[in-house]
Amino acid sequence: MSVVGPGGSAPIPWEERPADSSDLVWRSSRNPIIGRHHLARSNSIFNSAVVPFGDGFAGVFRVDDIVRTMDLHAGRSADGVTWQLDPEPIRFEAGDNRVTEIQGAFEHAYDPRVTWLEDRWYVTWCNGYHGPTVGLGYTHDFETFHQLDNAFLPFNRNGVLFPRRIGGAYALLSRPSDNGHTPFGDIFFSESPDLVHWGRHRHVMAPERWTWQSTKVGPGPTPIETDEGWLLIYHGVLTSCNGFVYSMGVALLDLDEPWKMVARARGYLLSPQVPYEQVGDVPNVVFPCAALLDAPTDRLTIYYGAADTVVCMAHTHLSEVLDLLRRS
Ligand code: BMA
Repeated sequence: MSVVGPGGSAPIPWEERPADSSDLVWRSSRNPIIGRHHLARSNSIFNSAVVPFGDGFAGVFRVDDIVRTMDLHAGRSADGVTWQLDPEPIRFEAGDNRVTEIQGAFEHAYDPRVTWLEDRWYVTWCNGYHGPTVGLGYTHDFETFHQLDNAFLPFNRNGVLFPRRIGGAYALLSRPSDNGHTPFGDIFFSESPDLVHWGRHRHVMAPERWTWQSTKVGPGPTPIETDEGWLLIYHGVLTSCNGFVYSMGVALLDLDEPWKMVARARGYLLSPQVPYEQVGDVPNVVFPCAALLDAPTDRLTIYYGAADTVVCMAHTHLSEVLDLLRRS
């Protein structure tokens, strides 16, 4: 089993399962760890990606400001819980002249994921270019960021890179969408020789009727490589009479051909059931964007946005999640 990223030396944030809980995934008692007014001009901070970095942690955060512009901010933390976020959004340097064309048409940037791949941290996000599509960039230090071309035509969201090449190619999950709030959505796999040209698109998974994931599904954190397959934590959505309800689920994808699903848990891992997930700018949203694994201790900490307003954490054991998938 490989650990995602080069690994920081700091222990990942962790709390034991509460004595009175038998839940597979349990919430941090410190939630929300980042409040909506963490920055002077922030309206909300949520759906953000965190990685081990140096002797602590770094991340890319979705900040919606008081204009309600959605943009990405870099952040650093000694312990993964208390964060210092840059007050100004990331200004990506253009990887080449063609990238300045898409930067000139900037609409918004949101829902980042961060993936250690070969020799650097890649950032993927929902990039507005005549509608939402998948933006791609990288950094070595979380100070200077470089932007590559968009991976896809609009409309697409939730681009999530695999942390290594598969069959020689870079690999990406995404969810094709529409220009609005998208009342549908399946997860697809794509590959690329150079991180610019993407193709060989394959269907991975669809919503399941009459369940918590009946409207749409989208990939969450960077897939985690295990001996049994790629562990994919994802979001699934149902439509209630009050609108969308976003929950967190888990599936296992084939290591060599990740468009083939090995297993999928039928129940959700976490659904909006506490006030900070049920009440906010968008009620009833649990939206995972990052996961930290400490393989020697079996600890898995998941970062998720709650109610499109705040950043939260939840904990589980990888072995228990794999057990669940074996039984599914
Ligand atoms: C999606 C994105 C997410 C958000 C979700 C729920 O379309 O905007 O950032 O969490 O809707 O509102």
